[in-house]
Amino acid sequence: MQMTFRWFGEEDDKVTLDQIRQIPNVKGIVGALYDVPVGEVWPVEKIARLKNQVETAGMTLEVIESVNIHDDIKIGLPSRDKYIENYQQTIRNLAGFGIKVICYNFMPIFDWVRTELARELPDGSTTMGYDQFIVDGIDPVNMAKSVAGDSNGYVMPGWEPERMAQLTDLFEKYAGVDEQKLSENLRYFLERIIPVCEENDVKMALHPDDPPRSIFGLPRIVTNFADLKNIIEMVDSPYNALTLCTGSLGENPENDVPALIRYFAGRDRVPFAHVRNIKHLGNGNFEESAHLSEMGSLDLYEIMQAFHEVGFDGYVRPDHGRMIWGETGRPGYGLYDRAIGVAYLTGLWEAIDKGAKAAA
Ligand code: CS2
Ligand code: MN
Repeated sequence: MQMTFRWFGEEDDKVTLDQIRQIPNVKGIVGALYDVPVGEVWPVEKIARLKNQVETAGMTLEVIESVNIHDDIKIGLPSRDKYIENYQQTIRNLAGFGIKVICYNFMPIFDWVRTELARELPDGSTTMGYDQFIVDGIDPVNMAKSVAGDSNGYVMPGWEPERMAQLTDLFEKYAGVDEQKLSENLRYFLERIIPVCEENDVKMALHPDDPPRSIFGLPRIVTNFADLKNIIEMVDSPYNALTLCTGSLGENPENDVPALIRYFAGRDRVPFAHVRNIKHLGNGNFEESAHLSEMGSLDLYEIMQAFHEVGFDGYVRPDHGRMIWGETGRPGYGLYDRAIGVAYLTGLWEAIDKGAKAAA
């Protein structure tokens, strides 16, 4: 397991590389370019600059999260071929700088969705929450506005204002796209991307839908065991892989996260994992708790145990943290609670690993 930490770049993150470097066990940064419009080729000069910043700070850059997929690809418009060509070139450009994994998602229009970005917990910290009732009753255009007004001035990934401005138009374009169509469009994309990945030794790691169910009437196809199995079998290559996000998958109480890890990481299809806890609140509602098992509904010990059992040697990062100790910043991506998450996951791993060796 190689511990990493997500960083949004100098212009876009309050947390600095020097701070991240001081978290024990963090070796690598999970980064991205945030100023390249979705669908365009990532320029080598910009990749070089990011790589250089990270290495100067004493860490590695081998995982990108995310190279987002243009909606025309997900909708299956004729213009998709041009965007797929651009994506292929981005893969080549990233490979030139030693990138090994590209995380992406295939959710129509929206990236992850929460209804509250700063819900106060009994201990005075704040966290993100999701209320199905609110999502069922809200018009997505208003939702976009409330996310923009609530994120401390940061642009949430996937919620870029230029895209949100075209929301009505986008919804119309998705009108004929059901789950089957979306799945065919994913296959079309992967069939053209994976050969380039194989040539360049870069793994595509699809992130599950968050929450793992349809919202606003839009189709979602990365939600459970059957979906994930279908996806890895669509193009049967180790380069067609998954980002196993325990929180996103765990938001559905029916998903047995350790079993998913054993199955998919056990088949070498999980180069990258997001490990966090969430707390089920009934009726599809949840909030993001601290990483510690007893704070939420997922057993992080069992999760790390499952990774250990299959000999997992991929990249891991803690996921969304709460805001604690008065920290302000990008919701989910403060320094302190994620650093505590790293320490906790590292401690679990050390104990599991030493226990396994002693028993052998
Ligand atoms: C991330 C997602 O912040 C988060 O919740 O896990 O934004 C993730 O980066 C994308 O869905 C992957 O493309
Ligand atoms: Mn995640």
